[in-house]
Amino acid sequence: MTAPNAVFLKDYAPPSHRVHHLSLTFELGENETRLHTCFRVTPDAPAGRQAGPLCLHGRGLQLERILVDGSAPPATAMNHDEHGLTLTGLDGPGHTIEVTTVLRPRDNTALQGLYRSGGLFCTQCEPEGFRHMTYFPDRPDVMTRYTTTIIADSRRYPVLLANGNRTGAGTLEDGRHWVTWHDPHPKPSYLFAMVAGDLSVHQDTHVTPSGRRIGLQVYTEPRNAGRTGHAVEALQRAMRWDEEAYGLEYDLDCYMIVAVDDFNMGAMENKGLNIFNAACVLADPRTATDDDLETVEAVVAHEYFHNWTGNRVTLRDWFQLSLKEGLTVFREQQFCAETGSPALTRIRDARNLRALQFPEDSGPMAHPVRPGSYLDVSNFYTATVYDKGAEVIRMLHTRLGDAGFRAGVQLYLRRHDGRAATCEDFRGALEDATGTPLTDMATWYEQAGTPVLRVRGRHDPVRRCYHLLLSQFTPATPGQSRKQPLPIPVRLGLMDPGGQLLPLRMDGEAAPAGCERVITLHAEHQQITFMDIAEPPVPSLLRRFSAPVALDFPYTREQLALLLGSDDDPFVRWDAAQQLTLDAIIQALDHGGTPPLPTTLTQAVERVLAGYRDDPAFVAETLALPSEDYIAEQRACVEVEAIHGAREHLRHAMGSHFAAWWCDIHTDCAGSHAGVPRQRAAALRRLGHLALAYRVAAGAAGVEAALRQYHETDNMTDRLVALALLADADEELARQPLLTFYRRWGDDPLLVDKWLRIQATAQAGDGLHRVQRLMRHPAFDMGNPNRVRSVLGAFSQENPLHFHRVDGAGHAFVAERVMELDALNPLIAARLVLPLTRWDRFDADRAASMSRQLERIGNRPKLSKELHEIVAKGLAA
Ligand code: B3K
Ligand code: ZN
Repeated sequence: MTAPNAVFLKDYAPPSHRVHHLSLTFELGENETRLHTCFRVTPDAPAGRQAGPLCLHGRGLQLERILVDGSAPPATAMNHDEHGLTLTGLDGPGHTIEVTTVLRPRDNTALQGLYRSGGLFCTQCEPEGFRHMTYFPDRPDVMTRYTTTIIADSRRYPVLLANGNRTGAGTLEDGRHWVTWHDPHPKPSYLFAMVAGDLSVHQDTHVTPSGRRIGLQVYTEPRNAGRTGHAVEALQRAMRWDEEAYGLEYDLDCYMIVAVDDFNMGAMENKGLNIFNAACVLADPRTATDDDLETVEAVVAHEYFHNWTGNRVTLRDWFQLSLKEGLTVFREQQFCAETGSPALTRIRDARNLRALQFPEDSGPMAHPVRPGSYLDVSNFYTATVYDKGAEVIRMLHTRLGDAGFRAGVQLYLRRHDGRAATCEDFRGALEDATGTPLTDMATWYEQAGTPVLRVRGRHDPVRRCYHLLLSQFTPATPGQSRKQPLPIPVRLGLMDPGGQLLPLRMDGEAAPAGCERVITLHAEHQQITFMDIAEPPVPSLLRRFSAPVALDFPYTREQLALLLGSDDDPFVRWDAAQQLTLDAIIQALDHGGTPPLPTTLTQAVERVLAGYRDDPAFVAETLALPSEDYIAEQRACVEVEAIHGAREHLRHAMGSHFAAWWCDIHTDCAGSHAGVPRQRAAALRRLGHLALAYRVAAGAAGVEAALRQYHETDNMTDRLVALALLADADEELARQPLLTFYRRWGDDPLLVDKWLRIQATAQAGDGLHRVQRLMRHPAFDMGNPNRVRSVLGAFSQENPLHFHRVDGAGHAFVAERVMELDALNPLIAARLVLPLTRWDRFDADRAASMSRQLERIGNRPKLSKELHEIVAKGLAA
């Protein structure tokens, strides 16, 4: 492998020139598109110093013309290489640069820059897509105002959209038409967007507190008209929430969202013109599942919140990515908690972090929230930057309190409005707004790895006090062998044996101050003492999941049962249930056989079940077993079949032991619940489906119940859950329902994705053979990222039993697809290869098979930079 060059944070240098205005004219053609740009630059050097050369990034472009101040630049003043053009001699007061490039959007299978999706033209520029369209300083700290004109055939492309406000339109004699858009807000090139096509639009409005009427438009291809109502309502809720929670109003006349079928990720926050993966915006009232509605709501809100945290204040460089992503995920989490259930939102945040980010932090791709270097920044849109980044923001919020945090964010936005900022700028604004020093938080941005928080307690009956010894340890990660202690906020309480939280008085305090405290552990070890504790208490630790750490406390089963039954913190209750079930699975793993369910567990579950109607979604989360991946993370070596077997045993045992409960709950909770508010109905269904899953695990009667549910239900959530359970349980039995499903819904791409995913993740039968068959199905399309994720992504990430078959055929198959994909869409190839990089977690045969496949990929002559980076790190582990 020849190694591409790395980019380092320490090498950051400010841009050499300012750009004053950029005008773009797209002449869209079926095969070729001409893009004319014109911009004015002035040198931006410190007084007395000459500006450096002007670097115009450009990748794989056909340059038709470049003029500097109206003439072609002399060859001596222009250097052209694979990264772009470098112009020298641009000193003096200012220069006008005009560039024309010729693009072939139809051939753009990487979906970065200008590309085709179905009958549409659309763009994706973050992070470095703009350089696939023209030569320009494609870096986030170069901000300017954009005017965009789009010229296209008026019949095929009646709708022409770009960022900002529409300022002009007209027709040309040759049957084409044109529209001009102007965006008054300076922005970096990654936030540019344009769309052209035959689109239906769903219009609504939002009136801001200052009385401005904003036009809201969601555009889709005509076949998807009628599927946008939920997104529009979600957008209105998000706008209202940002006004109330942070005092932030929208700042253009219209807010547009366009749904496209071919998209590398979920959605993109381009200024005033969001482009969305259809899966994250469309929701047909007849076919959307409960999960779809939640996803649409969260993603619409997330992209909207970027309008301030990301767009109005953007990033100095890509190392600061978490400055916008961590903060915006945190704001999205706040929104979901406040408009839905705070308890459930937090449980899901924690579960998500443990499932995705903790493994990343302990693997070869481990990197800090603010990485120090990259080969390709596209590989750093990770759970660490997004979700651990959000947890770091949450710890700042915990430290400052809600009002202080809000004041800090407002100061940050005022201070840096219209400019590019760094993570230090954000922290500085929080410090200045509240007078609270926060420099100790820098380590959270710079240090990779999941800290282990070790807690031990000791009760002193004579002095009637309880000592807690807190300590922390962060394992080494690639390139960071020595770790510093971090400030870890530990929200805690102490529970007496009767299940009451005790008033907390620390040594040296005159009187207790409530039953919950946040103790911040700064050093490697710290001891704290609570007074007036008559009996040994059970500590309730990391309440509300107060820090992104792995907790190590030697709870007994009885203590976990007490927390699960009596704590008032939903995260602690949920986590106690997870530990109880994990303990039962580990018993089965360590001792083999099929041990009976521990009585402590059955009694605790019985108590949870008794209250199921009060909070069905919480009960569903609490009684769902830890995933095979999560169990694997707790083991020194991943025992694929044994983990699967032990978890299956527990599923079966729980299914049989509580058979009567599951039957009643399933009957009570699955179904449509007409007239019941949407979120309550979804919560009931979620529990109903857990009950059905346990019924299926218990045996034949459950499988029949799933079959009945599949045929008799009138809603898609019930239908898809039943179909997935059938496909998991019995390949033969699922054959007919799978066929009828496709016959009925095969023309709906979003449902076809779900249908593919169900088969790719199914446990029954020969999973690899099934996936090979799916790839030959007419619905499969290697060029469509949603299809690739539904089949190959789902198989390699969510079907460990079949992907990791011991003969290595699953590994080889995925490696071959990765190599094929790399030529089409490197970004998706680089994602798909990730599971193979975890070879060091497996037994010798599997580790050899996985690393052999990585080597095979690495030895390919023309590897993309994206894929190279992941494979090289995977092999170095
Ligand atoms: N900012 C985009 C992600 C762009 C990813 C580019 N590979 C979506 C988001 O986080 O809102
Ligand atoms: Zn984002």
